[in-house]
Amino acid sequence: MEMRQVIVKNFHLVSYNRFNSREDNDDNDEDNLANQSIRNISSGCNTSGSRYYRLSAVCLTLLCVLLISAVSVLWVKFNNLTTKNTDLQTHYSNLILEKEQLQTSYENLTFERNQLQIMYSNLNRDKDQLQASYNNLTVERDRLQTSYNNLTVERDRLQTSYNNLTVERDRLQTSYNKLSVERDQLQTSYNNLTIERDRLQTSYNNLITVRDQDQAKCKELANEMAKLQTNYSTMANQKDQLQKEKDEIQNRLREIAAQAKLGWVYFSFGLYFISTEKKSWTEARADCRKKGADLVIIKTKEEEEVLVKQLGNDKAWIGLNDRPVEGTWKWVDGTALTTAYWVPGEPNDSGNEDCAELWGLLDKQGWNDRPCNDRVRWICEKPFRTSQW
Ligand code: 2F8
Ligand code: CA
Repeated sequence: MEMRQVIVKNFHLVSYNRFNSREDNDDNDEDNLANQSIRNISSGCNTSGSRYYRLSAVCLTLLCVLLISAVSVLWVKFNNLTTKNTDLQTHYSNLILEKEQLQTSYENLTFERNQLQIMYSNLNRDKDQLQASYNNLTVERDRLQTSYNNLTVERDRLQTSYNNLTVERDRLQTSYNKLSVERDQLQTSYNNLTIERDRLQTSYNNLITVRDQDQAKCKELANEMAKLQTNYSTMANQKDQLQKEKDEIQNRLREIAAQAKLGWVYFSFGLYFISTEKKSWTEARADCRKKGADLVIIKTKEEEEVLVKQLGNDKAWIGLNDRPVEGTWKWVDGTALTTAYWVPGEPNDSGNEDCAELWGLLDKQGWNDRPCNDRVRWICEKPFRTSQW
């Protein structure tokens, strides 16, 4: 009994130590096997020595069996544990993975929480704003309600006006249709008028061109007319002047005719009196003065030639002398001699010759100085009483 108790005790110890947890089903099988072994051992221990030996062998065998069983069981347990360990490892890895996922989720959730916190703050702020807006909208709504009521009244009024306008519109529509017909007619007229207008525009442009040309011609004619007007004024003045000259010429002719009766001859330069008598230079001049004239003063070649021709083959005193200063010849009007027509070799003052005479000789024409007391014919010159002389 002690052995059995020891074996049972050992067996229970092993069982307790090895399989205490989660192996209740396996424990029942092992208990039956142990009881069977004990009974076998108990039946063989009736003789000492051999019995003890057999008992030992049996015990040893049992122990071996037990050990083999235990090893088998352990092996199985080991495999189970290995499998369990592998499972646990896998489970651990999964847990690690889940932990990491949870960590990530936690971080995400933390982030989301922060976001939500911000959104919450924003929503609170929006809520306050919305509340303020709501209050404002309430006020606005009341105002709009009032406006709506007013607008309703206005709408009713407008509805009445609309109805009236609808009637008026229908009437206008009828008028519009009539006007459309008239408009179409007017459009046709307008098109025709447009064509006519274009034609007139062309004519107008042509007329403008003609007008511009006429204006240019008119301007030229105006200038020409102004010139003609100026010429006319000039010619009118000339006419007046010519009339005056004509009157003067007529007066001259009358004067010439009157003087001709007294022996005076008209040439281009005035009235000349060529005496037939012969006197000294002083007497001759006195005669001229008595006639309202003076001895002739000859200033041009033409006058010289005319007097030479008129005098003919003779000699006559002219109004030139150098009696105050010998060699300084002066005309009777006090002017100095500038242009002279002396006969070549004259004046020679041959025998104190201080008075000049005109020779109209056939072989000698010109002036000669000779003694003033010599008596020769003389030539008087008288200016006309008119302004030209
Ligand atoms: O009668 C005076 C007159 O006589 C001469 O002319 C005809 C003299 N001529 C010559 O001597 C060349 C004049 O000088 C003179 O005055
Ligand atoms: Ca002389």
